Amino acid sequence: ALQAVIFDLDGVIADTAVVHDAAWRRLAQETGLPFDASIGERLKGVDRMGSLDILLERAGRAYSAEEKLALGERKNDYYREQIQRFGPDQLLPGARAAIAAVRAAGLKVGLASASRNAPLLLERLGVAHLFDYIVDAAHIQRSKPDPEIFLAAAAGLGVAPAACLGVEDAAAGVASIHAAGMAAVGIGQPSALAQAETVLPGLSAFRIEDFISSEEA
Ligand code: B16
Ligand code: MG
Repeated sequence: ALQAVIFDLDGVIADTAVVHDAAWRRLAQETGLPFDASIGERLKGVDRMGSLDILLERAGRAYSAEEKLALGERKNDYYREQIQRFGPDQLLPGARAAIAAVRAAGLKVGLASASRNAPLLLERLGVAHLFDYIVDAAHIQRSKPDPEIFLAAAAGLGVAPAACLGVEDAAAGVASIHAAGMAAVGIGQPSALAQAETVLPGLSAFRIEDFISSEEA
């Protein structure tokens, strides 16, 4: 039986996928690295340095560890410039209601975000208090699609992975959810999220009743 729902943050709850994308685009432009929509899609859900490695795949030369660190910090500065100004208006449509409905159904609510900015962002959006457990991205060793982050969220909630539902906007995130032994709801374009059991255009279309089996009702 379903006992918990674990949400991704960027692109599911917060309208930040576009902000991350714009920050990477700016960095790519300034450093003369190629960037297109397919690279943008691959960066979704991948942690900062993992994203940079993807960006540098097409670089004409090798970058030192110091250079990489500086590039990652620069991208993060561009990103934080934007989210400093965020408030509840930057919640995606239906996000607050979906989280509230999960709580009202008596289920636990977790967050599995690869972002080190997640705690700041949740505060700004005014929803931090709605989560029973938030995975600290700084304590995760392996990036999505590795299952570590969703497994850590389930463990923190005290719920078996098989009793959790994961919600993600990134293909890497859906893969992480499946590797953790959970069912996945994809948020976005079906073409980019073909592996998810259910794909919804946004959380406005999320009905927790659809995921609670009828024998228990
Ligand atoms: P930061 P999520 C991910 O968050 C984003 O999708 C991804 O684009 C970003 O690179 C990653 O967080 C790391 O973010 O640089 O803020 O630590 O989708 O897992 O909530
Ligand atoms: Mg995401």
